[in-house]
Amino acid sequence: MESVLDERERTGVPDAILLEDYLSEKVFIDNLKKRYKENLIYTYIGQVVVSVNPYKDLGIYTENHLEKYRNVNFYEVPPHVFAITENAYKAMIAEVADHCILISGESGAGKTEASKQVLRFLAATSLHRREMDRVRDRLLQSNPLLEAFGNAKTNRNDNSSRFGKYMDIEFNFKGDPVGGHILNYLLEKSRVVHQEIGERNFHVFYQLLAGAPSHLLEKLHLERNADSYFYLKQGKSGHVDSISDSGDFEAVQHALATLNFTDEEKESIWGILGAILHLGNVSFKGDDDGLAKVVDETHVNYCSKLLGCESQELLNALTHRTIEARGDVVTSPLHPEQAVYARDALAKSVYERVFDWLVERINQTLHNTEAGRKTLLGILDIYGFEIFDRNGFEQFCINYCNEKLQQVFIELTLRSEQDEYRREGIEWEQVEYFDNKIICDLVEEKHKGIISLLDEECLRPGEATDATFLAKMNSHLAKHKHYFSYDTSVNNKVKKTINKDEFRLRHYAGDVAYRVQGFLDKNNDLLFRDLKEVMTHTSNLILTAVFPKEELGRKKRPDTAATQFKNSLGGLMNILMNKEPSYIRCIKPNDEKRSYHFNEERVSHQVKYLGLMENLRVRRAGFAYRRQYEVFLHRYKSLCPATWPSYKGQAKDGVHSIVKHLKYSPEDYRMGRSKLFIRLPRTLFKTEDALQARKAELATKIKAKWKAFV
Ligand code: AOV
Ligand code: MG
Repeated sequence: MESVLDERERTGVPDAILLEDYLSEKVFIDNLKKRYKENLIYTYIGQVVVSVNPYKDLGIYTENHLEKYRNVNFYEVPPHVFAITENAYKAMIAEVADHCILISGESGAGKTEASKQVLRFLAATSLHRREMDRVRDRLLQSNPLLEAFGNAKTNRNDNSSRFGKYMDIEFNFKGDPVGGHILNYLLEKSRVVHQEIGERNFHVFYQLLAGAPSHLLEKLHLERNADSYFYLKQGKSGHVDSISDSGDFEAVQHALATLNFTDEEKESIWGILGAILHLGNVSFKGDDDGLAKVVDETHVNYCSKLLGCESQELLNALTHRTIEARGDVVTSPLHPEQAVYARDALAKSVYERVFDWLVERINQTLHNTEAGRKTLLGILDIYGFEIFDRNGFEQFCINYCNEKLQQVFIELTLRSEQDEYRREGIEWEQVEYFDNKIICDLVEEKHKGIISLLDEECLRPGEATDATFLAKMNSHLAKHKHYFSYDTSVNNKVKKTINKDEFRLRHYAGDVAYRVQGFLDKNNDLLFRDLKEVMTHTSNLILTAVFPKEELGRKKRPDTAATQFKNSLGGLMNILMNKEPSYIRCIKPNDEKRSYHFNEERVSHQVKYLGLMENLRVRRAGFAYRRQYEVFLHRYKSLCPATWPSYKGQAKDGVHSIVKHLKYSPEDYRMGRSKLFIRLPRTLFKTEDALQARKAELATKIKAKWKAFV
């Protein structure tokens, strides 16, 4: 029979805090690896869950597992995302305070899968009353719908999130989920019109073609074959082995039904998707004067039919541009490449607005109308840090977002924890860590950061280009330790590795070279007025809602794409900082999407930049529990003759008497200025057990007295 020690040797330890040599990264990674080989993908660092993507179904999310992790103590069950979710849920109810679960890790590490399981666990907390079932189903069904429209195959992940998602689940005072709300962040809309080799457009297009009944496709004038559409075939990988598009179409239909979408809304959605596909097949050639002419009007006709606008009007708007300058209205014809630009801008804008509309529509359905006290549990699942062969504006935004999230982690686990020890006067050896604020500042600082410089260039139409933007960054940021470019490198070796049209940022998670091409256009995010105007008077239900007529009259320039994103991330940071966080840190074990393949070098890189070793050191040297003296005294005063039945002294002295009486060993606790710090949860559990025993004892005594009395 296997001994306990042998088993531990085989399966490692469930909490890295238990590792003897906790300073060694090698020991930490060996432990992860041992566990991974045994299909144990979760390991704790205190209350942070580290998850290593298994790339296979391990059968660890069954109904039985949902049951097993309910109403249990965090430390009494093997590590699991369910355990941390239960822990956050219980704390939320007990403390009547909002919590959030933050899921981070690079692209393909398993964030979205984790977030789905967290949601499943929370949704299943409901008592099985009819009303609760409805809320639960709606919460769950928002996922396949948004994934269809917002996820796509990339070269990093077959189901990569191309938008950021923060979802609040609302609970009533009984702890039942009663509603929800979703915030979405910057959708990578350029994917609608362009995909790199090996990548796809958003799933929903392929789902529609593969899964829709023939009569629907006929109505949309679409063919089943995705390769018939320019917007779908540029990546040359329409079919993905791991995905069943027709099966997923069924799932989307089911989700739409659960979320109560009307027939008219559904018709409107499919019509718009069809119109976008036809739009992509509209091509232009130059006439004798070099001006844009549509090659074949069939697709324009289908497109306008599906959107519910005049074909001729759309045709004109695709090939002309009207500019209002000082009261004069001038319409000029476009050249073919300008017309392509206008066409793509229309497709992107329509898709993005429909996506926003979907989120809003789901929010209406999740809106809770029950009165009474509510608490929130939020789940954050964003696009992970990514590096491709070619990186552009989109990767710049995504990676910036990841920098911001790392800031939250640093702020809440490394900085504030250590600050508290200092404040409380607890002897503490500072754990050093890399603070990525310097990179956030490089990107977002007012007047000086990259986004400000980019916005400045966007205010000089006609003069500024992507190249002048690069030159501007070079002159302002040359000395910055995290900024590199061909022109600012003095080191020839470095110079050789950077192209002339790139700038490179040293991110917390690695170096990424960005090509400046497209930065200005994407940041300006312009849809020509002519097309916007056509969109404001279609007969399509959703378009009417998302292209309001008032927008045409607006004179003020809207914020640029990057500035809007920066502001919305600022808002997200505020939301997160005001909640009690729990963390799931996802690790990608290899780049080949292979199961049972643990690439130590790749893991080591992630362990480093995620700051897991620093996290471990702070936890290990630190104290798992802390209580205000007053709170501790109030709860446990009955355990010590010095504080029971009455006590008039200082709370701190009272607590001191209690811990002495309970024989806490000196290693196990520290007395801070205002709080008692307890190193291991075990100590607190024992104290809690003693309290329960004491309560029982007191109850028996009271009963005995009562009996004697009567
Ligand atoms: P991501 O969300 O972190 O990437 P996903 O959650 O989409 O990554 O995971 C990528 C793929 O890994 C999934 O499609 C599954 O095939 C597999 N996988 C992940 N977690 C698990 C798990 N717990 N069990 C089994 N398979 C898993 V991105 O959205 O690209 O940043 O942007
Ligand atoms: Mg994802």
